[in-house]
Amino acid sequence: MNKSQEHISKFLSKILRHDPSIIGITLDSQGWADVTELMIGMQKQGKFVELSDLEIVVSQDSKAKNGNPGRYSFNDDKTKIRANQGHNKKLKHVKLDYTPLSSREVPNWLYHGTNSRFVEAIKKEGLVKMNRQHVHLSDEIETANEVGDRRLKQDTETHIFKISTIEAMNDGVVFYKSKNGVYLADAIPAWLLR
Ligand code: HQG
Repeated sequence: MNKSQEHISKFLSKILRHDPSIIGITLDSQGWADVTELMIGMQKQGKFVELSDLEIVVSQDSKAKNGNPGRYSFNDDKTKIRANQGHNKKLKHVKLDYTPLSSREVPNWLYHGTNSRFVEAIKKEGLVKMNRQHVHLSDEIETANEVGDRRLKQDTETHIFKISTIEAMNDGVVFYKSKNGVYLADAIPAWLLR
């Protein structure tokens, strides 16, 4: 992916997860944007984007691994595009139909990487969604570390919380998995965090 396409990917995250109105478009209830409308809207903001750029941004996304897609997906005929997860809670009408996972479909442990400066609050309140529609969790410590490292500042470190999914499901927590392999939940109560 070249620099310009990396820039397009960041812009797409803003549009498809947070605020499509910045380019004058709307998303449907499944988070889909019309590809033609999106390209015209981006063009109006001075970003000239071709379908081939979007194809590269979708297929070469850095979060695509283990055969899963990355941050974005097209529909079958590439007339629509959406973010696979990470939507802002302000996009109230957008609710991707994630299927609740059965106990056999969740790994035994899930991980959440955060910054040491949030640890005290999280130990009190549990993990909450903040600006997103879900709390994000990973089945790999390495990925949780990368997520936490985004928030590193001087004199802080990444902290990993570990969740036993059996304990959590017994407590009524419902887990979902996005198409790109991110585990999601509405909240994780403090007592379940290790
Ligand atoms: C923290 C990126 C205080 C939470 C990543 C996190 C991920 C609390 C921040 C995806 C809290 C929310 C999501 C509480 C949670 N008190 N702080 N009670 N509960 N927090 O960005 O998990 O690259 O919404 O620990 O890779 O960091 O954009 O969530 O630090 O997959 O595709 O509040 O975003 O993906 O931050 O990241 P976020 P996240 P992309």
